[in-house]
Amino acid sequence: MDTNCMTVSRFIIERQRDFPGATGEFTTLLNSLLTSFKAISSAVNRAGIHQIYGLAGESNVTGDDQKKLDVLSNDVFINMLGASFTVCGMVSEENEKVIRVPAPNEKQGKYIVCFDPLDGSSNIECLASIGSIFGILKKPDTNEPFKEEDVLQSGDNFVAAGYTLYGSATMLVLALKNHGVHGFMYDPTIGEFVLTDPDMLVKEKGKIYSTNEGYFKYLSPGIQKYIDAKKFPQSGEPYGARYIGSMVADMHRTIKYGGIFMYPANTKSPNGKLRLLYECNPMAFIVEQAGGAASNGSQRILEIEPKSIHERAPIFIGSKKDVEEVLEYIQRHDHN
Ligand code: P6P
Repeated sequence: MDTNCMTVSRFIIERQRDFPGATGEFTTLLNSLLTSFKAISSAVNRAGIHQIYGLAGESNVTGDDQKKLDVLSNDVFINMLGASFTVCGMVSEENEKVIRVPAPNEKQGKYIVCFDPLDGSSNIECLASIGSIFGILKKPDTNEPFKEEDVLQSGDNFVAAGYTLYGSATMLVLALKNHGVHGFMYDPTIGEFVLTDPDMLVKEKGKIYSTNEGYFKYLSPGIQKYIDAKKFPQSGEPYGARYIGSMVADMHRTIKYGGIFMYPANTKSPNGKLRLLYECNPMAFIVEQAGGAASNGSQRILEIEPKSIHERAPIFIGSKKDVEEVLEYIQRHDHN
Protein backbone atom coordinates (compact mmCIF):
# COMPACT_ATOMS: atom_id res chain seq x y z
CA MET A 1 0.00 0.00 0.00
CA ASP A 2 1.23 3.52 -0.76
CA THR A 3 1.32 5.08 2.69
CA ASN A 4 1.46 8.53 1.08
CA CYS A 5 -1.28 8.03 -1.51
CA MET A 6 -3.10 11.10 -2.85
CA THR A 7 -6.77 10.55 -2.00
CA VAL A 8 -9.52 12.75 -3.44
CA SER A 9 -10.09 14.38 -0.05
CA ARG A 10 -6.38 15.21 0.33
CA PHE A 11 -6.29 16.46 -3.28
CA ILE A 12 -9.25 18.82 -2.72
CA ILE A 13 -7.98 20.04 0.66
CA GLU A 14 -4.65 20.93 -0.97
CA ARG A 15 -6.42 22.83 -3.76
CA GLN A 16 -8.76 24.51 -1.28
CA ARG A 17 -5.79 26.74 -0.50
CA ASP A 18 -6.19 28.18 -4.04
CA PHE A 19 -9.70 29.38 -3.18
CA PRO A 20 -9.35 32.15 -0.52
CA GLY A 21 -13.08 32.17 0.28
CA ALA A 22 -13.24 28.36 0.53
CA THR A 23 -15.48 27.29 3.40
CA GLY A 24 -14.95 23.54 3.10
CA GLU A 25 -18.53 23.10 1.82
CA PHE A 26 -17.33 21.82 -1.54
CA THR A 27 -15.14 19.23 0.21
CA THR A 28 -18.16 18.09 2.23
CA LEU A 29 -20.28 17.91 -0.93
CA LEU A 30 -17.61 15.88 -2.71
CA ASN A 31 -17.31 13.47 0.21
CA SER A 32 -21.05 12.79 0.03
CA LEU A 33 -20.62 12.01 -3.68
CA LEU A 34 -17.68 9.70 -2.92
CA THR A 35 -19.84 7.75 -0.46
CA SER A 36 -22.47 7.39 -3.18
CA PHE A 37 -19.91 6.08 -5.68
CA LYS A 38 -18.56 3.52 -3.18
CA ALA A 39 -22.07 2.25 -2.38
CA ILE A 40 -23.03 2.00 -6.06
CA SER A 41 -19.75 0.30 -6.96
CA SER A 42 -20.40 -2.29 -4.27
CA ALA A 43 -23.98 -2.88 -5.47
CA VAL A 44 -22.97 -3.09 -9.15
CA ASN A 45 -20.23 -5.59 -8.37
CA ARG A 46 -22.63 -7.74 -6.31
CA ALA A 47 -25.51 -7.44 -8.80
CA GLY A 48 -24.73 -10.59 -10.76
CA ILE A 49 -24.17 -12.75 -7.69
CA HIS A 50 -27.14 -11.50 -5.70
CA GLN A 51 -29.44 -10.97 -8.70
CA ILE A 52 -30.13 -7.40 -7.55
CA TYR A 53 -30.36 -6.00 -11.04
CA GLY A 54 -33.82 -7.48 -11.54
CA LEU A 55 -37.17 -5.74 -11.41
CA ALA A 56 -37.90 -3.60 -8.39
CA GLY A 57 -40.43 -5.03 -5.93
CA GLU A 58 -39.21 -8.60 -5.96
CA SER A 59 -37.24 -10.09 -3.08
CA ASN A 60 -33.79 -11.37 -3.96
CA VAL A 61 -32.16 -14.66 -2.95
CA THR A 62 -31.29 -13.31 0.50
CA GLY A 63 -34.83 -12.06 1.03
CA ASP A 64 -33.78 -8.38 0.94
CA ASP A 65 -36.23 -5.92 -0.55
CA GLN A 66 -34.91 -5.79 -4.07
CA LYS A 67 -34.31 -2.47 -5.80
CA LYS A 68 -33.30 -2.09 -9.39
CA LEU A 69 -29.75 -0.84 -9.45
CA ASP A 70 -30.73 2.47 -10.96
CA VAL A 71 -33.41 3.00 -8.29
CA LEU A 72 -30.90 2.08 -5.57
CA SER A 73 -28.27 4.40 -7.11
CA ASN A 74 -30.73 7.27 -7.31
CA ASP A 75 -31.80 6.83 -3.68
CA VAL A 76 -28.16 6.82 -2.54
CA PHE A 77 -27.37 10.04 -4.44
CA ILE A 78 -30.46 11.86 -3.12
CA ASN A 79 -29.97 10.71 0.49
CA MET A 80 -26.24 11.43 0.68
CA LEU A 81 -26.46 14.84 -1.05
CA GLY A 82 -29.63 15.79 0.82
CA ALA A 83 -27.96 15.10 4.18
CA SER A 84 -24.74 17.01 3.38
CA PHE A 85 -26.00 20.52 4.34
CA THR A 86 -24.28 21.75 1.13
CA VAL A 87 -27.03 21.21 -1.48
CA CYS A 88 -30.30 23.13 -1.98
CA GLY A 89 -31.58 21.38 -5.10
CA MET A 90 -30.96 18.46 -7.45
CA VAL A 91 -31.89 17.25 -10.92
CA SER A 92 -31.85 13.50 -11.49
CA GLU A 93 -32.43 11.48 -14.64
CA GLU A 94 -34.69 9.28 -12.50
CA ASN A 95 -36.93 12.09 -11.16
CA GLU A 96 -39.47 13.90 -13.33
CA LYS A 97 -39.30 17.09 -11.25
CA VAL A 98 -36.59 19.17 -9.56
CA ILE A 99 -35.69 17.70 -6.14
CA ARG A 100 -35.78 20.29 -3.36
CA VAL A 101 -33.65 19.55 -0.30
CA PRO A 102 -35.94 19.85 2.73
CA ALA A 103 -35.20 22.60 5.24
CA PRO A 104 -33.17 23.11 7.38
CA ASN A 105 -30.57 21.35 5.20
CA GLU A 106 -31.64 23.48 2.23
CA LYS A 107 -30.92 26.67 4.18
CA GLN A 108 -27.24 25.77 4.48
CA GLY A 109 -26.82 24.53 0.94
CA LYS A 110 -25.57 26.74 -1.90
CA TYR A 111 -24.86 23.96 -4.43
CA ILE A 112 -27.11 22.36 -7.06
CA VAL A 113 -26.19 18.91 -8.38
CA CYS A 114 -27.41 17.50 -11.72
CA PHE A 115 -26.81 13.77 -12.06
CA ASP A 116 -27.55 10.55 -13.89
CA PRO A 117 -27.07 8.11 -11.03
CA LEU A 118 -26.50 5.03 -13.18
CA ASP A 119 -26.15 5.73 -16.88
CA GLY A 120 -26.20 2.80 -19.26
CA SER A 121 -28.04 0.54 -16.82
CA SER A 122 -29.56 -1.36 -19.75
CA ASN A 123 -26.03 -2.79 -20.18
CA ILE A 124 -25.85 -4.26 -16.65
CA GLU A 125 -27.05 -7.76 -17.51
CA CYS A 126 -24.37 -8.18 -20.17
CA LEU A 127 -21.77 -6.86 -17.69
CA ALA A 128 -20.79 -3.90 -19.91
CA SER A 129 -19.30 -0.94 -18.04
CA ILE A 130 -21.79 1.63 -16.68
CA GLY A 131 -21.38 4.85 -14.76
CA SER A 132 -22.61 7.81 -12.73
CA ILE A 133 -22.44 11.31 -14.26
CA PHE A 134 -22.69 14.58 -12.29
CA GLY A 135 -22.34 18.34 -12.64
CA ILE A 136 -22.17 20.89 -9.80
CA LEU A 137 -23.65 24.40 -10.02
CA LYS A 138 -24.11 27.18 -7.46
CA LYS A 139 -27.43 28.80 -6.60
CA PRO A 140 -27.39 32.05 -8.67
CA ASP A 141 -28.11 34.25 -5.63
CA THR A 142 -26.89 32.68 -2.40
CA ASN A 143 -28.89 35.25 -0.38
CA GLU A 144 -32.19 34.16 -1.93
CA PRO A 145 -34.17 30.94 -1.23
CA PHE A 146 -33.73 28.18 -3.81
CA LYS A 147 -36.11 28.41 -6.77
CA GLU A 148 -36.65 25.48 -9.16
CA GLU A 149 -35.62 27.60 -12.16
CA ASP A 150 -32.20 28.02 -10.50
CA VAL A 151 -31.23 24.64 -12.01
CA LEU A 152 -31.69 25.96 -15.58
CA GLN A 153 -28.13 27.25 -16.00
CA SER A 154 -25.73 26.66 -18.89
CA GLY A 155 -22.86 24.23 -18.40
CA ASP A 156 -20.43 27.17 -18.49
CA ASN A 157 -21.61 27.84 -14.92
CA PHE A 158 -20.42 24.46 -13.62
CA VAL A 159 -17.89 24.71 -10.78
CA ALA A 160 -17.07 21.03 -11.23
CA ALA A 161 -18.26 17.91 -13.04
CA GLY A 162 -17.28 14.29 -13.32
CA TYR A 163 -18.19 10.68 -13.83
CA THR A 164 -17.51 7.41 -12.07
CA LEU A 165 -17.02 4.36 -14.27
CA TYR A 166 -18.00 0.98 -12.82
CA GLY A 167 -16.04 -1.46 -14.97
CA SER A 168 -13.08 -3.81 -14.51
CA ALA A 169 -12.14 -1.21 -11.88
CA THR A 170 -14.05 1.74 -10.45
CA MET A 171 -12.66 5.11 -11.49
CA LEU A 172 -13.69 8.69 -10.73
CA VAL A 173 -12.76 11.32 -13.31
CA LEU A 174 -13.16 14.78 -11.77
CA ALA A 175 -12.92 18.15 -13.53
CA LEU A 176 -12.56 21.31 -11.44
CA LYS A 177 -13.12 24.69 -13.17
CA ASN A 178 -9.73 26.02 -14.27
CA HIS A 179 -8.01 23.27 -12.26
CA GLY A 180 -7.82 20.45 -14.79
CA VAL A 181 -9.16 16.92 -15.03
CA HIS A 182 -7.91 14.14 -12.74
CA GLY A 183 -8.54 10.39 -12.53
CA PHE A 184 -8.85 8.56 -9.20
CA MET A 185 -8.94 4.75 -9.07
CA TYR A 186 -11.02 3.20 -6.27
CA ASP A 187 -8.92 1.03 -3.94
CA PRO A 188 -11.41 -1.12 -2.00
CA THR A 189 -8.67 -2.34 0.35
CA ILE A 190 -8.50 1.14 1.91
CA GLY A 191 -11.92 2.42 0.79
CA GLU A 192 -10.42 5.45 -0.95
CA PHE A 193 -10.26 6.90 -4.47
CA VAL A 194 -6.55 7.35 -5.17
CA LEU A 195 -5.01 9.72 -7.75
CA THR A 196 -3.69 7.64 -10.66
CA ASP A 197 -4.26 9.95 -13.69
CA PRO A 198 -3.35 13.56 -12.84
CA ASP A 199 -3.92 16.33 -15.43
CA MET A 200 -5.75 14.23 -18.05
CA LEU A 201 -5.66 15.76 -21.55
CA VAL A 202 -7.57 14.82 -24.72
CA LYS A 203 -5.40 14.34 -27.81
CA GLU A 204 -5.79 17.14 -30.39
CA LYS A 205 -6.78 14.52 -33.00
CA GLY A 206 -7.60 10.82 -32.66
CA LYS A 207 -8.18 7.75 -34.86
CA ILE A 208 -11.47 6.42 -33.44
CA TYR A 209 -15.06 7.41 -34.17
CA SER A 210 -17.87 6.28 -31.89
CA THR A 211 -21.57 6.38 -32.79
CA ASN A 212 -24.48 3.98 -33.21
CA GLU A 213 -24.25 3.26 -36.94
CA GLY A 214 -27.50 1.31 -36.72
CA TYR A 215 -29.18 4.69 -37.17
CA PHE A 216 -27.15 5.56 -40.30
CA LYS A 217 -30.19 5.86 -42.56
CA TYR A 218 -31.80 8.35 -40.10
CA LEU A 219 -28.70 10.63 -40.00
CA SER A 220 -28.29 13.91 -41.91
CA PRO A 221 -26.31 13.88 -45.21
CA GLY A 222 -23.46 15.74 -43.50
CA ILE A 223 -23.04 13.12 -40.76
CA GLN A 224 -23.39 10.28 -43.26
CA LYS A 225 -20.63 11.80 -45.44
CA TYR A 226 -18.43 12.35 -42.38
CA ILE A 227 -18.77 8.68 -41.29
CA ASP A 228 -18.05 7.52 -44.86
CA ALA A 229 -14.92 9.71 -44.90
CA LYS A 230 -13.72 7.99 -41.69
CA LYS A 231 -14.23 4.55 -43.27
CA PHE A 232 -13.04 5.33 -46.82
CA PRO A 233 -10.50 8.17 -46.46
CA GLN A 234 -9.07 9.72 -49.65
CA SER A 235 -5.65 9.27 -48.06
CA GLY A 236 -4.26 7.54 -44.99
CA GLU A 237 -5.79 4.75 -42.93
CA PRO A 238 -9.47 4.48 -41.96
CA TYR A 239 -10.48 5.32 -38.39
CA GLY A 240 -11.29 2.56 -35.95
CA ALA A 241 -14.95 2.19 -34.93
CA ARG A 242 -15.81 1.66 -31.27
CA TYR A 243 -19.26 1.85 -29.64
CA ILE A 244 -20.20 0.36 -26.27
CA GLY A 245 -23.60 2.00 -25.93
CA SER A 246 -22.77 3.25 -22.44
CA MET A 247 -21.90 6.95 -22.55
CA VAL A 248 -19.50 6.89 -19.58
CA ALA A 249 -17.53 3.97 -21.07
CA ASP A 250 -17.48 5.51 -24.58
CA MET A 251 -16.46 8.89 -23.17
CA HIS A 252 -13.73 7.46 -20.92
CA ARG A 253 -12.17 5.75 -23.96
CA THR A 254 -12.47 8.98 -25.97
CA ILE A 255 -10.67 10.95 -23.24
CA LYS A 256 -7.98 8.29 -22.80
CA TYR A 257 -7.36 7.46 -26.49
CA GLY A 258 -8.69 10.49 -28.42
CA GLY A 259 -11.18 10.56 -31.28
CA ILE A 260 -14.84 11.52 -31.39
CA PHE A 261 -18.08 10.38 -29.77
CA MET A 262 -21.31 11.39 -31.50
CA TYR A 263 -24.96 11.11 -30.66
CA PRO A 264 -26.45 13.26 -33.45
CA ALA A 265 -30.01 14.32 -33.99
CA ASN A 266 -31.73 11.93 -36.38
CA THR A 267 -35.13 11.67 -38.01
CA LYS A 268 -36.31 9.44 -35.14
CA SER A 269 -34.85 11.68 -32.37
CA PRO A 270 -34.82 15.31 -33.62
CA ASN A 271 -32.75 16.45 -30.60
CA GLY A 272 -30.73 13.29 -30.21
CA LYS A 273 -31.15 11.05 -27.17
CA LEU A 274 -28.72 12.32 -24.54
CA ARG A 275 -29.89 14.77 -21.89
CA LEU A 276 -28.31 18.22 -21.65
CA LEU A 277 -28.20 18.87 -17.88
CA TYR A 278 -26.76 15.61 -16.58
CA GLU A 279 -25.16 13.83 -19.56
CA CYS A 280 -24.03 16.32 -22.25
CA ASN A 281 -23.08 19.25 -19.99
CA PRO A 282 -20.93 17.30 -17.50
CA MET A 283 -19.11 15.45 -20.30
CA ALA A 284 -18.64 18.69 -22.26
CA PHE A 285 -17.24 20.43 -19.16
CA ILE A 286 -14.80 17.59 -18.52
CA VAL A 287 -13.63 17.38 -22.15
CA GLU A 288 -13.19 21.16 -22.54
CA GLN A 289 -11.21 21.29 -19.25
CA ALA A 290 -9.02 18.53 -20.78
CA GLY A 291 -8.40 20.51 -23.99
CA GLY A 292 -11.07 18.91 -26.17
CA ALA A 293 -14.30 20.26 -27.68
CA ALA A 294 -18.05 19.59 -27.46
CA SER A 295 -20.76 20.93 -29.77
CA ASN A 296 -24.41 20.31 -30.56
CA GLY A 297 -23.60 20.86 -34.24
CA SER A 298 -24.07 24.63 -34.21
CA GLN A 299 -22.78 25.89 -30.81
CA ARG A 300 -20.73 24.80 -27.80
CA ILE A 301 -22.73 22.45 -25.59
CA LEU A 302 -21.77 24.55 -22.54
CA GLU A 303 -23.34 27.71 -24.04
CA ILE A 304 -26.82 26.19 -24.42
CA GLU A 305 -29.35 27.89 -22.12
CA PRO A 306 -31.59 25.04 -20.90
CA LYS A 307 -35.38 25.51 -21.10
CA SER A 308 -36.37 22.30 -19.26
CA ILE A 309 -34.57 19.89 -16.95
CA HIS A 310 -34.80 16.79 -19.17
CA GLU A 311 -34.21 18.42 -22.55
CA ARG A 312 -32.03 16.54 -24.99
CA ALA A 313 -29.16 17.78 -27.15
CA PRO A 314 -27.24 16.36 -30.11
CA ILE A 315 -23.58 15.98 -29.14
CA PHE A 316 -20.26 15.82 -31.00
CA ILE A 317 -17.46 15.56 -28.41
CA GLY A 318 -13.80 14.62 -28.09
CA SER A 319 -10.54 15.61 -29.81
CA LYS A 320 -10.73 19.25 -30.92
CA LYS A 321 -9.68 18.63 -34.55
CA ASP A 322 -12.11 15.71 -34.94
CA VAL A 323 -15.02 17.82 -33.64
CA GLU A 324 -13.99 20.71 -35.91
CA GLU A 325 -13.95 18.33 -38.91
CA VAL A 326 -17.47 16.96 -38.33
CA LEU A 327 -18.75 20.55 -37.90
CA GLU A 328 -17.27 21.38 -41.33
CA TYR A 329 -19.25 18.46 -42.87
CA ILE A 330 -22.43 19.69 -41.14
CA GLN A 331 -21.81 23.26 -42.32
CA ARG A 332 -21.09 22.13 -45.90
CA HIS A 333 -23.85 19.55 -46.37
CA ASP A 334 -26.63 20.24 -43.86
CA HIS A 335 -26.91 24.04 -43.81
CA ASN A 336 -27.52 24.77 -47.49
P1 P6P B 1 -28.37 3.89 -28.22
C1 P6P B 1 -27.54 4.36 -22.38
O1 P6P B 1 -28.88 3.90 -22.50
C2 P6P B 1 -27.48 5.78 -22.96
O2 P6P B 1 -28.29 6.63 -22.24
C3 P6P B 1 -26.05 6.27 -22.99
O3 P6P B 1 -25.29 5.80 -21.94
C4 P6P B 1 -25.55 5.76 -24.33
O4 P6P B 1 -24.53 6.58 -24.89
C5 P6P B 1 -26.82 5.82 -25.21
O5 P6P B 1 -27.93 5.75 -24.31
C6 P6P B 1 -26.90 4.67 -26.17
O6 P6P B 1 -28.06 4.87 -26.95
O7 P6P B 1 -29.54 4.56 -28.92
O8 P6P B 1 -27.13 3.87 -29.08
O9 P6P B 1 -28.69 2.54 -27.62
